[in-house]
Amino acid sequence: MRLLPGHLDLAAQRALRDRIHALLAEAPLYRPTMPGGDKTMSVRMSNCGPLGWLTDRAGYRYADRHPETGRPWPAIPDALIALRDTVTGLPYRPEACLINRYDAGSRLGLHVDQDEGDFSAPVVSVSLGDQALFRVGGATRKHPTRSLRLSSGDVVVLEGESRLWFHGVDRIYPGTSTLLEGGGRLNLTLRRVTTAPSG
Ligand code: MD3
Ligand code: FE
Repeated sequence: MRLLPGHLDLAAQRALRDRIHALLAEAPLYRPTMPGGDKTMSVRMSNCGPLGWLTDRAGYRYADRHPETGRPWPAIPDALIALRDTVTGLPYRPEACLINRYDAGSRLGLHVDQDEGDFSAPVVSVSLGDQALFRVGGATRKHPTRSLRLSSGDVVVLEGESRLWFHGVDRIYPGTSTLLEGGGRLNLTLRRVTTAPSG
């Protein structure tokens, strides 16, 4: 796992924030339901790209449409495609960008991202807005964990073994950024979903 602190400067963070806000007007944030349908998540979500990750009572999966509007997800902004190329050195396009929106009390339990068909492709994460206490462990739930604060503009690259490590977000630190109106945090994760073409 590679942490690139402050990879995006303030101008880049503002430009990306504005792109994401425009995109969320097309594909509104929704509150996902956990498999089984008994619980909802405290993180709201949306996606851009040909595919988007979602969860509802039927389970976790990738789908080509927004679960509430029924419309295809909007395109991934060029700046995010370029960022991914820069930080991974790999040319193939990400297929999904999951947008997580955290409010002051939101958290994300320890989990592994394993709904993709290709674990060899890195996942790239971009943080915007309030700081988050991020926790990362190892290949099993029992593995000791480390905690680190992610700040606005930080980029994390999950590659190699770390691609399948347990991770989650324990808490948000309200009032630590003025980037987002009303506070809170956005996290964007760029993902390859189907098998990457060789070369
Ligand atoms: C480590 N998002 O969307 S981003 C997720 O801050 C997710 O919203 C968190 O976990 C967030 O699935 C963490 C950093 C991250 C993303 C994917 C990973 C860390 C990861 C995949 C493997 C290991
Ligand atoms: Fe994850």
